[in-house]
Amino acid sequence: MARRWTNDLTLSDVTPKQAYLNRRQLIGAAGAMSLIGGAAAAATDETLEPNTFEEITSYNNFYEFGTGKTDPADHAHQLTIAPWSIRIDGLVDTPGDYAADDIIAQMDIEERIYRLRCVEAWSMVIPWQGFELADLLALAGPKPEARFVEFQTLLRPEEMPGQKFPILDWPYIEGLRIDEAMHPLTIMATGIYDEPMPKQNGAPMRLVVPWKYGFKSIKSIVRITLTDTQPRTTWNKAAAAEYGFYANVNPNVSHPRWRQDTERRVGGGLFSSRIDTLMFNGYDEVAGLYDGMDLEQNF
Ligand SMILES: Nc1nc2c(c(=O)[nH]1)N[C@H]1C(S)=C(S)[C@@H](COP(=O)(O)O)O[C@H]1N2
Ligand SMILES: [Mo]
Repeated sequence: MARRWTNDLTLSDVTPKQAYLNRRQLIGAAGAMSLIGGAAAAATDETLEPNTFEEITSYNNFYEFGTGKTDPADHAHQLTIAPWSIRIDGLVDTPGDYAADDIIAQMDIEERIYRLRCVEAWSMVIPWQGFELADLLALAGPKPEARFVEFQTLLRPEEMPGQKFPILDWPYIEGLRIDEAMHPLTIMATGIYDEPMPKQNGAPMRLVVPWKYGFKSIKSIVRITLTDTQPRTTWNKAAAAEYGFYANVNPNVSHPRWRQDTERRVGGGLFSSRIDTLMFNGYDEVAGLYDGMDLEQNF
């Protein structure tokens, strides 16, 4: 039962499967078509063209492996990901350790092509495989009092060299309001380009919340806790004035170091100029979650 959403594209909408390895060529072709087709076509092509597997797996943020963009690709091979389980606890009917393989076997794996907008003002388009977080939470049965969901990454300094340094308060923690967590755009991603999730991208399973800055999309999750209080999240603890709990992509709220009204699409090919950043990263269907909230105060 594959569900499709207006705002995401399947890979087959964008490109034939055999062309994965010919991305460069394809970008070239799209560029040429855009030159003929005019500005509208150029903007569309630029927005929808997925990044290459190489780009998605070689330019990463995963501070557990170091702060450089190539550190995750260089070091994440050290991480052992089997066996892997996720503890789901807190305000749920059936708390426990859920084996990653069992979870994946029970889920309806779909493809979602989403834009990923990092707070550092770069972006990519990534063809994820995954399932809706709501379906995983349903396995554990959230109690009516659950108002927030807290996520935790693995703590294992022997395999994650960045965790030997106090760069952040380890383990990495993120959180969502329960309605954000239940929204159909919110997924647990298990792969990219039909490959199992690369370690540098958060194997075996990571959150993807496409309307929020990338740091909300926590990698290599080992624990999910349903709570009635707003989680204390890692980046918010590190610098509350810079990284809010909500962290919705918002071109009207700038960051002290990065302007947020435009972004650089990684590997932009022929059209590598900055592109406009859209409210909610273009996922307008989530706007109703924030009715009545001042999103400049609650950044
Ligand atoms: N555990 C953990 N999750 C993390 C991060 C991290 O450092 N540690 N970085 C975040 C940031 S800042 C971004 S932009 C995205 C990057 O995801 P990608 O490397 O798969 O593109 O992962 C997010 N998830
Ligand atoms: Mo980020």
